[in-house]
Amino acid sequence: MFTASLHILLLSSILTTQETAAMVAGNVSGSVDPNGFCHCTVSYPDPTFPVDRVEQLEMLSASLSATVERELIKIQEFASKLSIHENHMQNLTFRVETMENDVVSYSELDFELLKLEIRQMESLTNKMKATVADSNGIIEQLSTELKNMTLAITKLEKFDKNNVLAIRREVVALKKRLEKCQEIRNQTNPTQPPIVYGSCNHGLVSNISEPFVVQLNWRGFAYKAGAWGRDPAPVPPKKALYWQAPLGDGRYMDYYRQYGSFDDLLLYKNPKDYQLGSGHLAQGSGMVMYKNNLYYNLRDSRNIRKVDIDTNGIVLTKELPGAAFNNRFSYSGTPWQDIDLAVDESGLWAIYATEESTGNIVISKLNETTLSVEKTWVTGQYRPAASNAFIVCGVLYATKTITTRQEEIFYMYDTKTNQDTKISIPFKKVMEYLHGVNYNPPDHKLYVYNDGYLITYDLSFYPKNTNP
Ligand SMILES: *[C@@H]1O[C@H](CO)[C@@H](O)[C@H](O)[C@H]1NC(C)=O
Ligand SMILES: *[C@@H]1O[C@H](CO)[C@@H](O)[C@H](O)[C@H]1NC(C)=O
Ligand SMILES: *[C@@H]1O[C@H](CO)[C@@H](O)[C@H](O)[C@H]1NC(C)=O
Ligand SMILES: *[C@@H]1O[C@H](CO)[C@@H](O)[C@H](O)[C@H]1NC(C)=O
Ligand SMILES: *[C@@H]1O[C@H](CO)[C@@H](O)[C@H](O)[C@H]1NC(C)=O
Ligand SMILES: CC(=O)N[C@H]1CO[C@H](CO)[C@@H](O)[C@@H]1O
Repeated sequence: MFTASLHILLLSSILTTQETAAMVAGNVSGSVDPNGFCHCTVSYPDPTFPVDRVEQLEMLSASLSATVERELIKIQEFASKLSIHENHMQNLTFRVETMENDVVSYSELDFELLKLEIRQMESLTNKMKATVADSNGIIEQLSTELKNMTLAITKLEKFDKNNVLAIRREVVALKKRLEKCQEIRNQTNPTQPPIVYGSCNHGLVSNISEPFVVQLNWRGFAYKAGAWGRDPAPVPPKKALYWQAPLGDGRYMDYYRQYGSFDDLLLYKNPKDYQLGSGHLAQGSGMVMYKNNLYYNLRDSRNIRKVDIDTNGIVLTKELPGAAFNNRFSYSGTPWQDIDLAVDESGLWAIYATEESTGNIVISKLNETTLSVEKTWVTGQYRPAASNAFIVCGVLYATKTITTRQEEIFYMYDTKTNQDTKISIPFKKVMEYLHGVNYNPPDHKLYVYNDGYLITYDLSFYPKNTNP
């Protein structure tokens, strides 16, 4: 290709100026054929231009791009294997956790099956090792971790239940590594821009993961209603803030608990417990923690209460105008949650209903400083027909129950366009009722209180401007 264009270049310069051509080309002889076409033979005497080497380079570059293509295909294979891997990990994690939470079936657990699955993952890892250049050593590490996990499970068979915690730590570490692998995969796949956490630089919710069971709430099985979550904007020096708010009798919350890290939560380490006084109890599972404050519906009222979680002191109490309360329009299966507070990328919201809305969901954006309503939207969805709701980037998503183990995001309302849409994103749950459902923008997770169990889901989004 290069030589051809070189010829054309020379020819054109010859045809435009004879003299220049003579200087450049050195010697030109031409003839005219019977049809009147000119034919020139050009001999190019300058031996310093490395035409041969250019040709070689060109060939080398062609073979290089073939290699790059082959590598890309490998990366794609790597990606699909990784997702299989990740599913296995989630399954495994889920089962190890169930094992820990469920004291009864613990002794009957089929360790052999767990070991078999770990072996399968090991063989998958080995295959990955053979096909993918492991420049980061991640696969090697995964493989070591898997071996360690096998050892830990073998030990677990012999010793007491506390060892389950050791496995759990392994599982969490493994999961982090898989996420890292995925990150690398995201970087090597430029066709799909990565979705930036904590931003709204993406489309609508596209899917929801399998549930990840974290643990039973700290007060036990009896506390079936409640909420938990993670402060999306912990105030420094706090690096992280996880909270739990079980409801005493399915209605009121008197104690809440904080942990400074996810590891502490997993290991029940360094908890901080606070008690609300009897005149200050929270009602329903609609509470949230945001920027070091707890927001909740004050018992027997349409008031929203803001509490500083370092001092447990009241910051502010404010009526939510018109809001129905005391189980008038709570969600189905989740009583007393008439006023559901939510946090998205832009701050604090309330999801409730009024007599005026005839029980349909009303959404209000709240000023977190004054708790006053900045703007209100009335949707077309009857609130007691939904099982729960959350807000992402100004879009309300409502869930409903399909079966005791299946739930569905079935409705959305976009406050930017005032449009509502029926959708269908089914997902699994471990127990029957979802009580608190809190979205956390920085990690794109839902923190769900599922009949006393603390579980999380990962939300996935359509890329920007590619909604269905
Ligand atoms: C885990 O995998 C096993 C079989 O591989 C399957 O029977 C089980 O339902 C899975 N569990 C979950 C929670 O996906
Ligand atoms: C695996 O276990 C060994 C000994 O128990 C430990 O020295 C090693 O650091 C562990 N490897 C990883 C990657 O955790
Ligand atoms: C990688 O990108 C996908 C979407 O393409 C996203 O769901 C996933 O969370 C990303 N993973 C990481 C670790 O960034
Ligand atoms: C949605 O997520 C579920 C659970 O992880 C998965 O089984 C399903 O394949 C996903 N659906 C799509 C369209 O990605
Ligand atoms: C919230 O209210 C405070 C006090 O009136 C005001 O300074 C602040 O700008 C308000 N925030 C928003 C987002 O309007
Ligand atoms: C100007 C010049 O060098 N002319 C030469 C071109 O080549 C022919 C034959 O190859 C010579 O006869 C000319 O002297």
